[in-house]
Amino acid sequence: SHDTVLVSLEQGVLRLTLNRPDKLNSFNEAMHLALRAGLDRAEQDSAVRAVLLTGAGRGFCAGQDLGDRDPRKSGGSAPDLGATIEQFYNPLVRQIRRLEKPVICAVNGVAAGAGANLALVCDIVLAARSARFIQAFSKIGLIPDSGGTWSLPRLLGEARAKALALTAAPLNAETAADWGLIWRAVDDEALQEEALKLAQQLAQGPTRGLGLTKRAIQAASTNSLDQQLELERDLQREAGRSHDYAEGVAAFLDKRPAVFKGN
Ligand code: T3D
Repeated sequence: SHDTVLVSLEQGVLRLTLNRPDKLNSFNEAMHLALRAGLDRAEQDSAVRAVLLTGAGRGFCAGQDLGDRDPRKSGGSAPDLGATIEQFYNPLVRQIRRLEKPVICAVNGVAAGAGANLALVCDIVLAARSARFIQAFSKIGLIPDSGGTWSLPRLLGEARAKALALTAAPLNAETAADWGLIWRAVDDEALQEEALKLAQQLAQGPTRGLGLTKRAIQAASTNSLDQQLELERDLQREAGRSHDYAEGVAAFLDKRPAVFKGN
């Protein structure tokens, strides 16, 4: 069987390419398991210092493969979508958020349903100018999942979150960037190169410090200022013990570029 996720490691960047282009890289179980395995590797392999998630072909990801949800083939009984969310989508979102390494998402084309929300839980999102973000769920009677009801109001506020989710109106990359939903819209032909450049830059960074930065910023949404200040104290203590911190300061004082090793 073909690889539903292409995996390559180059100069510290683990590139994960969703690879069911005929179905706009929509999720079946095999692709879920392959993506999870790729992210497991990112967690465990110290040679991985950044992740780049993208899609093969003209789409990024069209969410759940609806071919696997044909009600006429299920013998009259409704599927338990809660079970598949619990088993597949939720662990994926948690894995990306938990990973203490930067995850860059290059949205190369349409991102719909869970595909859109998967992109939105990554740390830095670049999108091709022709890409569209579509909260497609309402068209089929579902609610935004994969963290959509959490990410959208946080990133956009309730007014835009509700309008996008209730109408399934497509949002283009330029507007998504203007609204603060993503980091940047990039010319289509430049997307992969730009995203790789960014991922490589981060992969050469002080991985421990970057990971702790990600943890701290993510914790802010549930912390008071006092709790967050205490967290910063604790994480800065940890960052200050890293070799990369010592190297960063030494390089500054020597007026030379720092060479970070990721520990
Ligand atoms: O079920 C659970 O476990 C719960 C979890 C749910 C999570 C979810 O993501 S629910 C939302 C599921 N996704 C959608 O509803 C999006 C469905 N797709 C579309 O609306 C459109 O395809 C797009 C707007 C994304 C793109 O439109 P367009 O016109 O650029 O392309 P197209 O022609 O519609 O699609 C191209 C092909 O991909 C086509 O196949 P064909 O005709 O060439 O053989 C199309 O059927 C296929 N495709 C696209 N999306 C899906 C899909 N096949 C299966 N599942 C899809 N989601």
